[in-house]
Amino acid sequence: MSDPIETIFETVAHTSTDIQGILGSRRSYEAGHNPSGEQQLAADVYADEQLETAVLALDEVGSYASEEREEVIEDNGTYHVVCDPLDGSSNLRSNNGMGTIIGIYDEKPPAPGEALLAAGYVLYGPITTMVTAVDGTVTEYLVEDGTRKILNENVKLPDDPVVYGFGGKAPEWPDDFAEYVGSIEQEWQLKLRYGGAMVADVNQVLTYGGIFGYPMLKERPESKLRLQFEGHPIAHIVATAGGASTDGTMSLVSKTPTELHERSPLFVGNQPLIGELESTIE
Ligand code: P6P
Repeated sequence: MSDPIETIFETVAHTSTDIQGILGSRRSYEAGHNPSGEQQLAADVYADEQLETAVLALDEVGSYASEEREEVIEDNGTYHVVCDPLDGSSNLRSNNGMGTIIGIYDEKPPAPGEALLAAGYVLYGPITTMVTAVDGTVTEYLVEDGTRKILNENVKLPDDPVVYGFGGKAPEWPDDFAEYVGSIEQEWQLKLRYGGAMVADVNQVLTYGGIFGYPMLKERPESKLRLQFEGHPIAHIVATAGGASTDGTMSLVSKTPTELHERSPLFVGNQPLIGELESTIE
C-alpha cells in the first residue's frame, strides 16, 4: 500500500515534466487575472488545469485550491491540496527560474498552519528538482521524465548563512526593516540573491543558508505573498530543514488565514537571522 502523501508528490512530479515541456510555447499573457489581481500567463492557466486534473484524479484527495482560482474545488478524499501552479511565472519572459508549490492539509482551506501535513515545491531551473518536507525530513529529488530520483535524503539548512534576498522596493520598506537590511549587509555581510521567483530564491537559502523575505511595505502592510499558497508550505519546508519563519512577529505556520487568498509578510531562513528580524521589527 503506497503512502498517500508520497502518491500526491509523485503525481505532481509527473505533471511537472508536462508543465516544463510547454513553457516555451505558453509565454503569452491571457486576458484573465488571478484572484490576487495578477495577469495570468497561458502557462499559469495550463499548469493549474494540469495539476487540478492530476491531483483530483487521486482517490485520497478531498479538495484542490489554487492561487489561480477563486474557489476551492471539493471532492471526497482525506487530503486537501493547495497549489501555486507556476510561482514566479513573470520569469518566463526573462528565462529565469520558476516553481510549483504544494501544501497538503488534513482540512479544507482556508486552513491553519497546524493542519499542514506535508509541503513541497518543484524548481524549474537548469535541471528540474523537487523538494518535499514529509514526516520531519526534507528530501531533494531530481525530476526527469516524470519520475523522481533522490539527490539528498536529509536536507538541512547550513549553520553559517551566506545569501539574502528581499522583495519590494527599498523606498517602500518601513524604517525598522530597512535598518535590519543594513545589519544583514554590514554585520552579517551576506550576498544578495534575489531573482523574482520565491521557489528559486528559497532554494538558494536551503542550499547555502541565509534569509529570503517579502516584507511589509509602507503602503501595503499585508505585503504581497499569499499565506496559504506560499507562506505555509515554504515555511514548513524551511522549518523542517532546521530554519525558521516569521511575518515579523510570529511564525507563518502559527497563522490561520481568514480568507483563501490572504496575503502576509513572509520571511524564512536561519533561526538567528529570523530572531534578529523579530527583535528589530516593532
Ligand atoms: P516582485 C512571484 O510573482 C512572486 O509571487 C514570488 O514568487 C516572488 O518572490 C515575488 O512574487 C516577486 O515579486 O515584486 O519582486 O516581482
